[in-house]
Amino acid sequence: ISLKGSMDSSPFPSSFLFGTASSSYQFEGAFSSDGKGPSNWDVFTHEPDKITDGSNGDVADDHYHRYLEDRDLMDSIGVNSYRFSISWSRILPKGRFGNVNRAGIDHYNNFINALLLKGIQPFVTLTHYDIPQKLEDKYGSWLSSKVQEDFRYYADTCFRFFGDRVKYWVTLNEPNVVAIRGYRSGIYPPSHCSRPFGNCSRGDSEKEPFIVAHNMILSHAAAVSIYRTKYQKKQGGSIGIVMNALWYEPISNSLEDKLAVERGQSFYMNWFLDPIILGKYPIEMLEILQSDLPVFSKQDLEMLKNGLDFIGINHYTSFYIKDCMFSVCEPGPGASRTEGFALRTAQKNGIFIGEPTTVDWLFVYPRGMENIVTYIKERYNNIPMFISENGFGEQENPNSTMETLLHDIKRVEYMNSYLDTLATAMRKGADVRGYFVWSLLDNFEWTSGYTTQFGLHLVDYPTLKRTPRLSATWYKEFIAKHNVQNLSAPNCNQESK
Ligand code: PNW
Repeated sequence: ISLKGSMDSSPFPSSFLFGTASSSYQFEGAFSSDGKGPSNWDVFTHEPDKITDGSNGDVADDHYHRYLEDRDLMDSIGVNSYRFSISWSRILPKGRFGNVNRAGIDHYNNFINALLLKGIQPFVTLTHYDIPQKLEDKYGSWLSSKVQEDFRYYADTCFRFFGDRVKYWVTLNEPNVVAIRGYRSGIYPPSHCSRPFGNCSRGDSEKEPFIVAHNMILSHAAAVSIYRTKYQKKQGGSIGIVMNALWYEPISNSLEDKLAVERGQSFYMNWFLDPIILGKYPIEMLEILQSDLPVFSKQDLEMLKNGLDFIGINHYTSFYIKDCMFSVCEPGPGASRTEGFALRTAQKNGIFIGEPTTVDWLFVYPRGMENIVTYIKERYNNIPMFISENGFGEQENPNSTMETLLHDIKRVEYMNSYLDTLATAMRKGADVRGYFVWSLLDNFEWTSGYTTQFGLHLVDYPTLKRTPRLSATWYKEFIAKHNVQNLSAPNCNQESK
């Protein structure tokens, strides 16, 4: 296949990380094996009517048992890094109120060692949506400031056991999505919301997202602070956070719509990045929310100074934004006060921002990648960035054949075009250090269960057999063409005399 927009001189340095991404709950299975405690997602998916196809992550890709086979799939693609998350309740089944689960430690040690043997750098997230259910039951998890102490303890445990070999740490995956979907719309655990945002039995959609976010920001800061003081010097790694990042285009050239775009970013991504990097909430949030926004104490501000070493960006799609502050909008996503009066819509005059896909929120708008990277570069002084997720999903379709399932030309075109605009941003100076495709395998896609597929490999769930798609071959060739370094080569620097 030939695709336009191929790059003549590679902007990707040889140290660039090319990898794939995953998460514990979506991949591992083995939900109650070897001493693992229940997570919030285990409990949630076992309730009726939460997941489209009634499925759960009890088995998922059975990656917990098949990690060596999966490591070999990565090796055959030629990635030099792998992003995965640790299951908090596999390490600490009861949070800090119980013991460390030795079998969990052994599992991740074995996996990390297996990756390094093939020169694949582990890029490790401490929590990707899943937390021990115990913390939910005991004090309401992210709603309580007590969670900061639990997260610090958990992070400390992971740095202690794995930090000699893990050089890239992510504290939280998409805390903005957790705050919004867990506590505003209520579609993720712990299913908190209130009307008109949703119909849950508990919660307050106007207030809780901001309390939760505040505790997440301070939990991040607590983990970074323990890493800086106890581990970083000796272990030599770096630590950051991963945000879900959407690109927004104003729906018109009016000043009002342009200001709404800024509010949209502030109420979604800058909500977390500003306090962590700039030491305060975005001005738009302070102005609109006033006393509904929690306040950082002097001590909090001191801890926030630990900041981060890099920003992880999960970017998939873009939306138009319409102002709802200076003009009246119909109710809709983003339109309300606590969302910043910035209505999100995929269409302008009946035309989509980018090609729609079979996934309802995913529109192909490659320029969004260049634009969001450039926006973050400018707002945060070109701090190192990783594209920690980017990928293409397809909704299950009864008419598809094995042939059409494997010949995923649209996924290839998507990745090629987004990498092309990423390269443009890098040529213009953006300090991007790596790119991770979501995902290595088809997996449990949260409330869509197994009906949405993001994998470079197809997974046949009855047998759990993995089969590479065209996109796996394409990614292999892309990586080979950009001759990135294999970072493993155990001992390569010890034999130099
Ligand atoms: C990410 N959006 O979530 C998650 O980190 C993954 O676990 C998930 O499987 C993947 O994307 C694919 O859905 C997203 O608003 C959350 O555009 C929100 C958005 C996109 C992805």
